[in-house]
Amino acid sequence: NSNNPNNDFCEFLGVNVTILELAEYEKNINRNIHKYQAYRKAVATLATYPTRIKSGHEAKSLPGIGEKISKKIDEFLQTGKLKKLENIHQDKSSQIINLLTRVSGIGPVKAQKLFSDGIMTLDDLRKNQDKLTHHQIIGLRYFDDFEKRIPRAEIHEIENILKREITEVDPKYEIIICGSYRRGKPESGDIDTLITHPDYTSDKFNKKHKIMGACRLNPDLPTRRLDIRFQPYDQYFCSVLYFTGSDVFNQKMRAHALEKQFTLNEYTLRPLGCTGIPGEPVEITSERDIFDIIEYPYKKPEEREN
Ligand code: DCP
Ligand code: MG
Ligand code: MN
Repeated sequence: NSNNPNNDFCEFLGVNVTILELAEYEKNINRNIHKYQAYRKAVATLATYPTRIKSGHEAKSLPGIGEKISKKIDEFLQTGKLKKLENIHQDKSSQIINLLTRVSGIGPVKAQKLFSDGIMTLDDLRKNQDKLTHHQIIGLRYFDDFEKRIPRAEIHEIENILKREITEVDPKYEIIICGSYRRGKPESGDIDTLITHPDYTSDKFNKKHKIMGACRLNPDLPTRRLDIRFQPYDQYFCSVLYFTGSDVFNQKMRAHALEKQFTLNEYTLRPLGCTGIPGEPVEITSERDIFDIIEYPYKKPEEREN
C-alpha cells in the first residue's frame, strides 16, 4: 500500500523486513511456531498502520506488539540493526537450514535432517535427489523461479485458462483463485486455486485432493507454483475463507470463534458444547455466514491482512 506512511518507514529502516527475518528464524530453525506467529502478527500490524511509527513505545500501544518486540523496534531504530539477528547471521548452521527451507516442500524438520546428513548447499541437494520427494525435486529444479513474485495480470491469465479448461470437462465445476491474489495484492508468491463441484460432497467423499504443482504461461516467463485444492461443495465457503487468508487474519478469526464457542477450520464451522466437544457442522451458504454466526465484523478480502 503506497499510501501507507510506514512504507517509507519500512523502506528506510527495514523494521518489518527485520522482524520477518526473526519470524522465519523462529519457524525454520528454532521451530517455535508461537514466536513465529507473534512476529508475523506484529509485522501485519506495522504494515497496515496508517501513520509513521517513531519509537518502540509508540508501537507498543498497537495490537500484537508487546514489550519484547517494542524493545527490538527501539534497538533497530537506534542502531540500525538487531544483535539477535546479527548473531543468527554469524551462525553457519542456521544459514544452511534457512537456505534448505527455501526449497518448496522442504520444511524445518526435513531441512534439519538434511543438514545433519551433511547437505550444505543446493548443489549437495542436487547430487542427493534420492533423499527428496517429488515435490521437493520440483522445488529444487525451479528454486530461482519459485522465489520470484507473480504479477497479478499473469495470475489473471492463468485463472482464465484454468476456468476455461476445467469447465470444458464439466461446466458445473467452480474455480476460484484465493490467497494473496483474492486479497487484491499486486503480486503473489503462488497461485492458490480452489475447485469444487456440486456433486462432490463430504458425506460421499472423504479423500483429500491437493496438488502442489507448477505451471508456466509461456516459455519466456518463470515457472510458477500452482497450489490446487479440490474441496467438497458443502465445505466450500470455509475453504474459501481459509485459503484467502491471510494466515494472521485466519489465526485471529479462529481465536474469536473459540471465544464464541465455535471451532473453525478450513473445512467446517462447528459449535462447541459445554463439554468442549465439537458438534455437527453449521450449514454455511456464504463467506459472510461464517462472520455473522461467530459475530465477527465482516471484512472484505482486501481487508484481511490482519
Ligand atoms: N494459510 C493459513 N495458515 C498457514 C498457511 C496457509 O491460514 N500456515 C492460508 C492463509 C493463506 C492461504 O492459506 O493466505 C494461502 O497460503 P499462501 O502460503 O499461498 O499465502 P498467501 O497466498 O497469503 O501469500 P503468498 O502471496 O505468499 O502466496
Ligand atoms: Mg499464495
Ligand atoms: Mn499457497
